[in-house]
Amino acid sequence: KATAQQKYSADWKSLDTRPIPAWFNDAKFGIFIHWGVYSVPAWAPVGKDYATYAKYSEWYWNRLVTDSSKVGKAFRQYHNNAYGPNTKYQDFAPQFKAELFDPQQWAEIFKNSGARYVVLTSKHHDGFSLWPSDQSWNWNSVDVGPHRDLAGDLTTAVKEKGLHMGFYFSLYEWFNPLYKSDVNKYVDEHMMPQLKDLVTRYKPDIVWPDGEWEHPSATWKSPEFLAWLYNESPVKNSVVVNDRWGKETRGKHGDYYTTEYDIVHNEDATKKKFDHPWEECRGIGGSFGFNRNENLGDYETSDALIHMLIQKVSRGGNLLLDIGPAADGTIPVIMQQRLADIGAWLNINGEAIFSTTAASLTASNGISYTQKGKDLYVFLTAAQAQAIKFDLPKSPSRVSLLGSNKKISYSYKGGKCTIEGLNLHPSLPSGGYAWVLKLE
Ligand code: FUL
Repeated sequence: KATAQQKYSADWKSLDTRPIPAWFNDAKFGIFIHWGVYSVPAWAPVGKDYATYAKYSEWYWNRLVTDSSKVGKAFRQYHNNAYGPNTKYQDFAPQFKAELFDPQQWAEIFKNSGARYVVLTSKHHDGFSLWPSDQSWNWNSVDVGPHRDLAGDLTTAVKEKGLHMGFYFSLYEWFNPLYKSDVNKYVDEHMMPQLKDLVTRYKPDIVWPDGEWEHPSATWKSPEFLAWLYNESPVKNSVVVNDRWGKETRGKHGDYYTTEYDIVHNEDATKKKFDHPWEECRGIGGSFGFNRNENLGDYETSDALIHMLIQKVSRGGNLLLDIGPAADGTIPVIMQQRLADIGAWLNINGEAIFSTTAASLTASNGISYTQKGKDLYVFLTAAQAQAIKFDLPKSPSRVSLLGSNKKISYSYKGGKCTIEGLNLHPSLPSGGYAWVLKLE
């Protein structure tokens, strides 16, 4: 029913006028979680011979049954060896037990990483929901496996820590018979009530749809859903959504745009300059779901991850860094360690990240910038012993190194600011990942 408060109509022209709630651009860093039945086999091929998408362990079921390429072959070979060809993907569900899942501990880890938001796979393309969804036909974490409302329990813990909670939600389901036979009926009777149920139950601040590419947004009724979400839902003032609402919407509609391992639809996204909020998502290694086939060399170092965060934020984006918990509910220790390192660095340097905007100065030679009001932050990703020099419209009145009271000598001449050899040392409190100069 129409009320005076309703501002948005169910079309992109109207929906695109909605200003994004400010918290999202300020938050900069979030934790993505891919967790589900695929966390049981937790396997995908690794290495340079495989393309980005081939290394996603959460695609296990699909690769097993529908992929005739070398990627599918690799999955099948692993599967037949480890479990035998008669084992079905569905047989893994009872082994997804989450017996060690401690939502408070997870939330603590996320909080200490410095992240400001969390996005959990409420339902991936396999259709298995992590909450007791009426539409899931018993293919959910309460009826099978953990016998627990994983989404609900995590939401409570994450919100208690003062972080924003969000949900990934796959619009399509690979093997749902209704999706295959009658997509309109699937949308009306299955997908839409399920998505609204998720929003009304847990009141997430992010709705992160995916699996949209087989149909236009009109088929998914995405505009109708968004009009409801923005006008009437319990999170209408705080919620933000991404751009994955139909095969024509990426990079065009939604509160923010997404890149994934630096690509958008096979295009190199690092070359793009977005004049719209955006977020890069990726795993610490090459997969979103846990991949037991990965080794230390397949994981990014803390250095590389912190540099990545700096790069995205200096270009006006957010980083949604993914972890893949194990089927037993533990977060692999190497992932915990990476998050702890990022948190330690943000503890000192967070003022140069949170609530900043991209500076107009262009990054070069390992130096990048953000700004906040009149202050400029200069990021150095290598221990610069030499003096550094960059264009600056006017002389700063003070230059300091975050986390230290080291005196910084600088000069300003002919539109260029020179900072003397810094002798940055890894023993400085910033830990050696990256140093930040603040120019006031
Ligand atoms: C992709 C999905 O197909 C992947 O499995 C993953 O969830 C990623 C974030 O989005 O499009």
